[in-house]
Amino acid sequence: MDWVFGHLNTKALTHLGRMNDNIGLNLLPFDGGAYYFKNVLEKDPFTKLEREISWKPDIVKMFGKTIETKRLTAWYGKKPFIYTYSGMSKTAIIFTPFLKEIESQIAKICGFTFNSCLLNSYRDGNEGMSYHRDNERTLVEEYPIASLSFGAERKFQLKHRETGEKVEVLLENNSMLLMTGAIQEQWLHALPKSKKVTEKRINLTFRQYFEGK
Ligand SMILES: O=C(O)CCC(=O)C(=O)O
Repeated sequence: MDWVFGHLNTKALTHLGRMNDNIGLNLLPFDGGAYYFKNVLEKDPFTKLEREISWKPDIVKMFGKTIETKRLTAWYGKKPFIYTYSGMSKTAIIFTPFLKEIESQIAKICGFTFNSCLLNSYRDGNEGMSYHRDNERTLVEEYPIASLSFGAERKFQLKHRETGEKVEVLLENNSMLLMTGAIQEQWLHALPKSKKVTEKRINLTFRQYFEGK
């Protein structure tokens, strides 16, 4: 299922038309959607996010060992949702007014609201994320995920699980990649490391946590 087109409101279409040459272009050839938006927020949130967010290294289990990542991370939500990932669990910090404001701005653009946000902060290109899916059972299945980027430009790679087909997009400062439909089932995504990137980047992935019926 592709959630996007039926849901884009007039404001979103105006925004898309104004900000993007490739209006409504799906970067994926099949099995889900990846829609790229430029110039998403009116004001640069970088410094405020750096200061306000309760950043901590991620703790992940790998090959039976518990590892602390260099990348910093944070988990926020409208409620204290429990996020389980790589065998670890964390409880959401309640959305700050600033995160709520960002969420409502992107909801106006894409037509979807979000009740949670996983944040990542990468000091430079030595930090990245290997191929994975955001398919946790606690998320509403096939609900879009809005991934916002601030700071350094980074490449983002998608790889189809069956065909191995690859799609790459450059995530610019103040951009949003809206991932929709079957993407989390059929495609893996990664943020490759790069020696060329010397600046910091902050990433916000707004998600819809399953709250029950
Ligand atoms: O920083 C990024 O753009 C990647 C983030 C990501 O893959 C994730 O949070 O699942």
